[in-house]
Amino acid sequence: MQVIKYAFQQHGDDRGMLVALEEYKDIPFEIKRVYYMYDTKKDVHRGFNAHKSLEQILICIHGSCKVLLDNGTEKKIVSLEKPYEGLYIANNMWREMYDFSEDAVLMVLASEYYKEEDYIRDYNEFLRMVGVEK
Ligand code: T46
Repeated sequence: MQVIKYAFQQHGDDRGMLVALEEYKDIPFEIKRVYYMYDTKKDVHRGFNAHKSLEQILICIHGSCKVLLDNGTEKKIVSLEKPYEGLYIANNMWREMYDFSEDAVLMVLASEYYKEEDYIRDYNEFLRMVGVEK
């Protein structure tokens, strides 16, 4: 499984750092939605879903967390701990986020508006969708 992690361009000077993200330039899709999670409680795991068509980029803009990616046959764990790194998650990919630091702010750029119909929240349904019998 190929993990796509972007290292965004950092604009730094003696005042500090800045990252700018433009759709189709830094982000490979039109950004229709931005959401972020914070104050995630200790030992909490979030996600446990895949998407039929949604593409997303996860950026831990403060603190750190881990993301488990699962394409049905292979799993990979990715650490997000830098505000200039973005993890691309394509459709048809199961994801779980965990190990959030107390100060973690995980921001997500999404290619579609929020649509519950796009979610696959049942792991066996996900396996069937990606062609792995269960
Ligand atoms: C994903 C991972 C990375 C909304 O009303 N609008 C939204 O855009 C989102 C994302 C959520 N919500 C509501 C729905 C739930 O009542 O916020 C609540 C928490 O959402 P959820 O339990 O789906 O959050 P996570 O952290 O488990 O998963 C989220 C995304 O939903 C999911 O698409 O890929 O982050």
